[in-house]
Amino acid sequence: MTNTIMLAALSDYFDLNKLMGMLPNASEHGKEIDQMLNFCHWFMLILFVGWSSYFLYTIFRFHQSRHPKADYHGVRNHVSTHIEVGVVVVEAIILLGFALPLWGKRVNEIPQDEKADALKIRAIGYQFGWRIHYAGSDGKFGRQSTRFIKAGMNDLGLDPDDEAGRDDAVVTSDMHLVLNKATVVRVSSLDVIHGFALHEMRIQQDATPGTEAPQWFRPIKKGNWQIICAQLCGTGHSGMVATYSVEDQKDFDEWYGSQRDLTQSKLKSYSEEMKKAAAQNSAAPLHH
Ligand SMILES: [Cu+2]
Repeated sequence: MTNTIMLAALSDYFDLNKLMGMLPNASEHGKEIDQMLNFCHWFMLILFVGWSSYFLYTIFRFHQSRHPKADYHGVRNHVSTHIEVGVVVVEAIILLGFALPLWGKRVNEIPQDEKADALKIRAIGYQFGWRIHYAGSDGKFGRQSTRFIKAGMNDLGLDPDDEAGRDDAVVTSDMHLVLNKATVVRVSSLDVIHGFALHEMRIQQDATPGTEAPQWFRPIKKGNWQIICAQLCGTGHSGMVATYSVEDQKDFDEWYGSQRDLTQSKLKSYSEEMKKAAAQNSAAPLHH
């Protein structure tokens, strides 16, 4: 806690993040991340100036005209060693004292309860976009299987017979969030490794096929921004544009209702098509 206060005092003094064009924060935990980053930026600036000055100093100090013959003993004091150790210590403090605990809060304190008042989302990367799967009001994602996948109708392979999927919605490259509501995103991928980054939410997670990486955050500002793919994932990477917005519960509910109905009607026609195909398949060989 004292660390946080110390950093707050330091970062309010002069904000290097802003100077370097970092996007404004719009999430509850973002301030802590920004303080840490600001501290890192200051530290790196000091290192940069320090090393550069030392480099210039040695160029002049040990120029050939002043030292025609090399000194085989070199430096005899231990100042450089002490500085090196100091740098390592500060870096260890940043990593172990700030970065890891902050990351831990995002991935260890996830509202797990199905009844928890949190928006539950899965973000699935593919070449080249994001499918966003909402669990709906029951907080449960519908069961999925690769055998149910059908492009355009059932992109995520939802089981049409699973009750848990009745209030789910699947949308493409457009994510809506609710203001001040805890949001849990489970990130994965259908093909290669993508990176799910919401800069304004100070959230970033690699999307790896075959795994689901959950994390949570709380949006505290309304707005319209971009979901960035943070891994070079193929030739269409730069075009992997997706948007997200934070809105009031009322606006969200309205939007969600229409998306859920669209998903469910697609799922219904998919289910009917499947049943028809199954009937034809089983009828053919049995026909007398
Ligand atoms: Cu990508």
